[in-house]
Amino acid sequence: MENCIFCKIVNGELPSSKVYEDDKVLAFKDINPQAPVHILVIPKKHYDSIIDIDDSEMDIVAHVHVVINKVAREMGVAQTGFRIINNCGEDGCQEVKHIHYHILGGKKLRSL
Ligand code: IU
Repeated sequence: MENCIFCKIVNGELPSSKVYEDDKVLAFKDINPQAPVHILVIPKKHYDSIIDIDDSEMDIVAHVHVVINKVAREMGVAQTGFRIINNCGEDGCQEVKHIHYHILGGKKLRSL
C-alpha cells in the first residue's frame, strides 16, 4: 500500500534489521526498542489491522504465530518468556496502520 512505512520495508524501499523472512512474513527489530528483545512480525501483505482480515485469509495469522515461535527461540526468549502484543486501532494505540505483532522479552516485564 502506498505511503505505508511497513510496506516500504517489505519491498526494500526502506531498510530494516531483519531477523526472519519468508514469502509471506517478515520479522525485524523495532527501531525504538522497549525491551532488550523487541521484534516486529508482520504479514507482507498489507492489512490495516486484524479487523481488516477476512475469515478466509486468517491462515496468515496462524503463520505469523509460527514465525513468532521461531523468532522467540532464535532470539533466546522462548525459555524465559516473552510478550506478544498486537495494538489495534485508535483506542489500542496502534501507530503504524499495517498489522504487526510485537515480541517483547529479555527482561522481566511489568504485569498488565
Ligand atoms: P504500534 O503498535 O503501532 O504502536 O507500534 C509501532 C511500532 O513500530 C513502534 O514500536 C515503533 O518503534 C515501530 N517502528 C519501527 O520499528 N520502524 C519504523 O520505521 C516505524 C515504527 I515509523
